[in-house]
Amino acid sequence: MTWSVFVLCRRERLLAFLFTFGLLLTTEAQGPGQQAQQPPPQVHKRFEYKYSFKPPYLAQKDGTVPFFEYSGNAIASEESVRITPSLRSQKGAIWSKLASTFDWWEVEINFRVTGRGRIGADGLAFWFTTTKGFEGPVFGSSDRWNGLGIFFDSFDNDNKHNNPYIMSMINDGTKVYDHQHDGSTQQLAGCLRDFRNKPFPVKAKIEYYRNVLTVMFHNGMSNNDKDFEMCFKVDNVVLPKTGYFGISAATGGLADDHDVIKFSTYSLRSPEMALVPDNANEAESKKFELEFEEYQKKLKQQKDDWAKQNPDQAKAKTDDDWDNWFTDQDKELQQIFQGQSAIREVLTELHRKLDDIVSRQERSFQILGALQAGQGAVVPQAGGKAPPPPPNVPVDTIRRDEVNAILANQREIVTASRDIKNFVSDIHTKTGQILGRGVGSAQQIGSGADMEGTIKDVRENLNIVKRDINIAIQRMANQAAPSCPPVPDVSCVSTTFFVVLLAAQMVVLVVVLVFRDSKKDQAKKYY
Ligand SMILES: [Ca+2]
Ligand SMILES: [Ca+2]
Repeated sequence: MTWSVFVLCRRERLLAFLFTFGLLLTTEAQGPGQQAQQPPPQVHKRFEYKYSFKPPYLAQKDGTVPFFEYSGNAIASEESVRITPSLRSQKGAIWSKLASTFDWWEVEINFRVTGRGRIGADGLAFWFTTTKGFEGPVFGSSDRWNGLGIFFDSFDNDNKHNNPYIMSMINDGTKVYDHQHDGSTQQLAGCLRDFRNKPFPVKAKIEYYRNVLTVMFHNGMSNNDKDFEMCFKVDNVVLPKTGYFGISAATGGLADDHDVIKFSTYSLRSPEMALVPDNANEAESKKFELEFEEYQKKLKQQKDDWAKQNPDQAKAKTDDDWDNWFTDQDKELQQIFQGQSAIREVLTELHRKLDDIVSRQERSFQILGALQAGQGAVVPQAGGKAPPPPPNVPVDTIRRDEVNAILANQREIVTASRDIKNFVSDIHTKTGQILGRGVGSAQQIGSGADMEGTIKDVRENLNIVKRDINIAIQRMANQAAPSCPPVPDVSCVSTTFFVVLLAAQMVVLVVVLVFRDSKKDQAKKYY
């Protein structure tokens, strides 16, 4: 039984492999363009610049961030907003000036939390609340908020060795955040992730769409946008219809730099909602968009002009920046790290492809199972899985006697092959011997055998001749003794004539033999 299963498995595997290989070839032939032909996203996503900030020119000359306001120890530069510097007991925050005007949204935050110590504090918070927070005890912002808070909590207050931690908490304005226990009993959902001191900025994607709150996290170990991981997803979440977006941070006895590099907000619309035009908003949006672009152009122009007028200073500035920030060792490490990241990306891609192959193989097994169950008509649905074979269907397996027959055949084939092998090796050995002895010696052997045969022939011939002579002599003697009847006058061969004839025959024979030998000697010279 085990045998038949084994044989069947092997046959199936081979078929599955061929099938999979075919499928793979088809996919590869279709190229990446085909992969891009995924179903269009159901969610319409629009960048909301009035709720976003990003470099370059994140802050204006006067230090303000367009459409945002910051307070406390926060400082904005062209490249990022430092919510808190790595000094003790700092608090800072940045809030959108306008309340949101869309039901569903997605916010992507790129930030860095960096500190010298193995442990840092306190952490960074993302807010979506009905009113803007003010300076307070919850990661730099006020308590009893109304809306959503997502905390990147660096410090382990409850000593459960579960920080840095990402947690979300919804408040209706009544709850007080339980700092001493890291809000463990108050959290909506969370995940254990390290976001401190990463080579690249860490990223968090917070999506609120149709009352589902999803937080994706990118650990900053690569610069690849594909490396987002699920932190949590919660259904039936009800947040305020409109609210302000904000980021705050705080330090305590221990202190980290909390830098936000990018804050991108997108409004999300369902396909039906996307069809409803909002003319007023569109017109206003376009106006602001144009203004913003013009402003950015003007700023860039000014900067370029300054760089042209003071080329040395501009160059020195960039060089200084680079040299100040990184030592040679750092740069080397960074290069190594980038190389490793590239390797990791390749490995991730390979892993993905392997997963793909495994899933295809599983699908192939299912199809084969269905086919073997006599459901030849089953064709896999495009993109879907083939239906699994119904239970209790007899499966066509190889019987024991068939297996025995196959085995016997195989044994015969093996024996025959062995014989052929022996034969071939025999020929090989002989050929080797012949080659070893050389062609001339082989000729000699042949020639010797020929000579022997010829001498034998000659001897036989001579014997015949001798016998004939004896017979003739006997006849002659017999004829001489009795009185012969009178012989008619017939001309008989005389004895002398006969002997001469015999001698002549011998001479001819010898001449022929000598001639043949001389021909052979001539032929030998050609080798
Ligand atoms: Ca904490
Ligand atoms: Ca903790």
